[in-house]
Amino acid sequence: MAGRKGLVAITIVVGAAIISDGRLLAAQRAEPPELAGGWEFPGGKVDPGERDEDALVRECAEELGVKIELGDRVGGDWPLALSGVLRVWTARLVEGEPKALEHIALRWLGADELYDVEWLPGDLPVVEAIASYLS
Ligand code: 9L3
Ligand code: MG
Repeated sequence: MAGRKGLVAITIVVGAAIISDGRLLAAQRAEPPELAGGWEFPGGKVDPGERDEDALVRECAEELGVKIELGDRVGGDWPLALSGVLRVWTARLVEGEPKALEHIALRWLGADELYDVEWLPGDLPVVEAIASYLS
């Protein structure tokens, strides 16, 4: 895991705030057991040498079967447990309808429904930052 002495690997995770018709796509995680059932911005780990933005487009294709186009970066590095950070972009669908290929369920949340799901602790503060994009 950690490499040479004194260096700590930071895991970069990217997430997409996919917005369509004024609603935000939330995805319910299927794994690992300690996160299963929690809701997140779809996305995942950036591969070594991969651009963050490319990783996010790739992850949404893999997880949701859609092509997305990224918009704004939302905030900076949002802390995740276990030495990780979450980087979030707004996104819009350019091809396909999201399917829960790797998640338990998907939900489109309107501005008044943003907190109707149990967001993962790391994602929750980002939701507040997204609210302004839905009005
Ligand atoms: N994670 C947290 N919030 C998110 C995403 C996409 C991921 N919005 C956390 C869950 C995992 C780790 O980051 O611990 C890696 O995510 P993935 O590659 O398993 O999706
Ligand atoms: Mg993922």
